[in-house]
Amino acid sequence: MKINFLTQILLAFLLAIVLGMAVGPEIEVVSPLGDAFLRLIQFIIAPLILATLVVGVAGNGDLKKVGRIGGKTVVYYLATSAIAISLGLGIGYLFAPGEGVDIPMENIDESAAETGQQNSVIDTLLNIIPTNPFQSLVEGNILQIIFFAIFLGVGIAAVGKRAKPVLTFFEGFSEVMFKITGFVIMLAPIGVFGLVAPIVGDHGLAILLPLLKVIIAVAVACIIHVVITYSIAVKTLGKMSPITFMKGIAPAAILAFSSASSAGTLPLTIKNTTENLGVSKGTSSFVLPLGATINMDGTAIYQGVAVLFIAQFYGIELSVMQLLSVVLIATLASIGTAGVPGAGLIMLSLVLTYIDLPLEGIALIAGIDRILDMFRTSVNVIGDASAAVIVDRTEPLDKEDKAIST
Ligand code: DAS
Repeated sequence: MKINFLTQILLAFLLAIVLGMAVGPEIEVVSPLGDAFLRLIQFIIAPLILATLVVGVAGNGDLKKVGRIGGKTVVYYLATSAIAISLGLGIGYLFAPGEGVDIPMENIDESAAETGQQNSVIDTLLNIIPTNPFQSLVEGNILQIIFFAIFLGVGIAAVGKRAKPVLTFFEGFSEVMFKITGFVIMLAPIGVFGLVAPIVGDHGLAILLPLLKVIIAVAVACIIHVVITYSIAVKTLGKMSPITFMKGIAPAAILAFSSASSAGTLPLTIKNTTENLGVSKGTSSFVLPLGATINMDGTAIYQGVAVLFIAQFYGIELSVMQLLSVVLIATLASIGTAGVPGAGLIMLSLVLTYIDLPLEGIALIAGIDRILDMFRTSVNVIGDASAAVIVDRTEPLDKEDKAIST
């Protein structure tokens, strides 16, 4: 009996929770399964994005279209991030997770407060321009690879017929990378199991209970953002049924939840949006890698809840100006935050610094950050996919593109 891929991932996820709770920290022995899977994913990201994006841009030919897609993508990302951070602040006020909470000293991770400082937004934007594109590929610097691929695609389109062999090479390379991605993704259930079981085994109730209100507040805000904001967006702007959208992106959302890494989920996000949601490869290979790096609605929600949790814990009343600057800083800071585990915790240090809240507050919630990271990364990936659907469906269909009836 053939079990479909989504069912396989769900079964692996549930098995990981059951075994993680039954065995406890010793379940750590299966973590190499998850680490190996994430390394396989990282191995294909750079060539996959380069090949598909070059073909996407060169295949389109006109720079105007790339500019239009880029503009729509960035505007959508900034708008949904601002909604997300406001939602996080609203839920933080509603749930008041920082009031009257007592956290055992052993659950406070002092080292977390020394998190590395973020690049400024200007540095982040300058860092997008690669000084050596081959080094960007070697380092897997997604934003620089996107920059390189766009210019390469534009160059191929501008040269025209004489560059046809180059375009043909990248078209073949793109198909090869999609095929390899298919092979790697077949291992996702094993990867999900190896990623989730040790997390469940490590996070006993002693750590989770004192901060349960924070976890519930972040989870509720994430669910509201996915069910309301993205459903309305894909329905009204993408003319797609929200049910079709959620079912189509579910495997990537579960892998994002399991891996806590948008970048690590990227190949599956591209596969789900192109195969299940009819997004063209050109659009998905531009919008999704960009989103995996600069669009983090889940992280923005987390910033809102965490800022209020820390302010409440220390009995600090935030002014309206401070709240508005949280919205601005969290939205801009997400541009410079990489889609890897724990990125949101580092970004939180930037936000706390800007609004003069004690950095020690990070130590209070560092112990459950991995759990919160699962929720926020899942939202980050679903948000990226919603952008890909909307941007693609507001573009005239290319010859090889297909729209799915919904
Ligand atoms: N784990 C990050 C991601 O991959 C999100 C975060 O840390 O906030 O998107």
